Amino acid sequence: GNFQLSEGGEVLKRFSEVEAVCLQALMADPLRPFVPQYHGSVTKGGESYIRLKDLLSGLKNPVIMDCKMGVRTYQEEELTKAHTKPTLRTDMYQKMVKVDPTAPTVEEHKQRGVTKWRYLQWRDNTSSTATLGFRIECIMVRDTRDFKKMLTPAQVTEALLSFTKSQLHILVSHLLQALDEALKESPFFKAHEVIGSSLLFVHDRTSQASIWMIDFGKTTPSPSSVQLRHDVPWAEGNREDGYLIGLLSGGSVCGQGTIN
Ligand code: 4IP
Ligand code: MN
Repeated sequence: GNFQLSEGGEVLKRFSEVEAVCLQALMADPLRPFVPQYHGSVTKGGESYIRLKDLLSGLKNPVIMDCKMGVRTYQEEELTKAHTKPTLRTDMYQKMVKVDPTAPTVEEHKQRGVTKWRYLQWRDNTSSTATLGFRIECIMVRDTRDFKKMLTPAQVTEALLSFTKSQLHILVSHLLQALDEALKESPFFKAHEVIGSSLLFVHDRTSQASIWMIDFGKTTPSPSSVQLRHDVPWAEGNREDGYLIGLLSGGSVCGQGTIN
């Protein structure tokens, strides 16, 4: 789960050692321009937090989209655990039933629980994750403008364009291209299995748009014997995350298809 508070241009996020180690490494990687600035950690009221630059500070009416990347969102360890010492999660069973009462098997209904792996795999298979290599987690629009006072054609045109976002897909595809190039240069990306990480798209209805890589709580160094490609399907044991499959299909969904 995500627990965050915003404070003085910074976001405090619940501390995770795995994520902190990734952020530290990313600050010295070609991917750095695509990662929120990391300011180390801080303890407050007995809780530890990761300090990150607030990506939305200074933006009055931002539009934000969170895309979770990759063809799976669970770690291989989760699958191993489900086979060897399964822990049943009632909360995940309930989330599943709420979306589709027919999704759990007869046995899962009886137990009123599913393993975390089962739940996450079901989420991946019932969203575009497994097929396209990414899924939209959310789109948030903050709009504080006063529509009642929009009078001139220019104002109305601007509002309409901001609704259809017609010019922005071009910008986004340029950014995806730049990210794609940085990923190819990145020692971090070569050496890590990137699971459950998101791309955050942010724009402010102007020509300013940006893409950020966030959420590294399940991003771990790949075993030294394994060279990850990120653009091939996952099979148990190969550790592949399908990150580039998602980037490629996202790029073509954007209508440009310029990622290669
Ligand atoms: C959530 O399911 C997300 O998959 C979380 O991932 C995951 O956290 C949660 O597992 C799981 O319950 P829904 O989005 O369908 O509610 P994220 O934090 O990337 O959104 P982690 O990171 O732990 O896999 P639990 O075990 O935290 O409940
Ligand atoms: Mn996330």
